[in-house]
Amino acid sequence: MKPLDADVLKTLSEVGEKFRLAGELESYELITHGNINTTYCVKYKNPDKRYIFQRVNTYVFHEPVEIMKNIDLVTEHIRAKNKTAASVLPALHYHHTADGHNYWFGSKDNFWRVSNNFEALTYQGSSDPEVLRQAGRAFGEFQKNLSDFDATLLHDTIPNFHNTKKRLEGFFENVEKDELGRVKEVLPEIEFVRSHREIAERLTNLLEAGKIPTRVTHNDTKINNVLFNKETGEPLVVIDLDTVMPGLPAHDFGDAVRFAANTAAEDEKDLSKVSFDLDLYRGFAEGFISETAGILTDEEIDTMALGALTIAIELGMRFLDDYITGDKYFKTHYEGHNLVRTRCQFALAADMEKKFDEMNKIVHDTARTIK
Ligand code: GN1
Ligand code: MG
Repeated sequence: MKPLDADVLKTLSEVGEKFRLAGELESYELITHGNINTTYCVKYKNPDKRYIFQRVNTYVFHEPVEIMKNIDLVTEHIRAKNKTAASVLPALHYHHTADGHNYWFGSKDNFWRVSNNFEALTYQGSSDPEVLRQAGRAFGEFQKNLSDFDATLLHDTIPNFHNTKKRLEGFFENVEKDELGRVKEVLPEIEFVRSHREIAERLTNLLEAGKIPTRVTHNDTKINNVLFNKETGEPLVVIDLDTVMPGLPAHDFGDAVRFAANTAAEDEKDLSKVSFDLDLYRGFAEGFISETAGILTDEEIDTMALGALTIAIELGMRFLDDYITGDKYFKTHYEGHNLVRTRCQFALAADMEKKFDEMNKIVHDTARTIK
């Protein structure tokens, strides 16, 4: 195990005091999966208890206080529903400071929050369709739980988050500016975006034409944002609610499968390992649709596979945009990391294109069986 850093310990102790946590801080563990925020699992003794401490990235989230308000509303809504269910499911809960806030804003760039820790199973990926089915249920249920939530209460914390058309416009402006002179290194990747622009814009066009509705969505549906019960393997709770905003269920569905039905990691360098696994995809689709069939319209069901392709292209383009503009948005662990991520997403998108008819058929067959 890595030795504990004295500065980190000092910071975490200060944060713990602000949230009036009982006992003494014993140790911490850095959780390295997120690309934006900095997360620690912190262990206290006398009494023994673990907490999740998170420093929110204020470069990405300009309005962290608004995010915490959104999270409060959403978790309360879900908690009230779970209370009425037969079994009381555990809920995500944020601690409060002496002045009653569910965050502590120490100084600029020092925005902290502390939540309960779940003894749970998490996955960074799985080759078992049953695990994907359970993840699909979790995100589908999340969608269902929020289907009667008043979206106007939510603050749009990252406007146009999955507005692929807007993102493409911004991307091509940055290519034009080429402030760091990196464009010449990535001409094939830029060409990939250009040749996929039409298909990537399709979903936004359908929304703008009023063919599909916006709903309250999670917007960051990676499988590592679901905690599973260690004994039963059933989903416990959906976490990472920073981007809960009005959006499209096809984005939630799509983002989940582009991550979890990829046979490789999101930043795999060896592109021969990258492919889209239809059995995993089917697992997720069955879970997600079983929960949402009563809510989603036929038009929305029609857009699920398109959501996967759209998000793979969009995210690859976002990584590429970050590379061109100096790697300021996503955390990178080595030089060129964003470019590796880009290539992986585009390889995945290319494979999805080959399997697109099959992807659509799986969703339709699933919906028909369930509806
Ligand atoms: C970021 O850090 P994380 O894993 O919660 C990003 C998502 C991307 C994801 C890719 C606010 O999420 O949109 O899909 O990385 N979150 C934000 O791994 O931009
Ligand atoms: Mg996130």
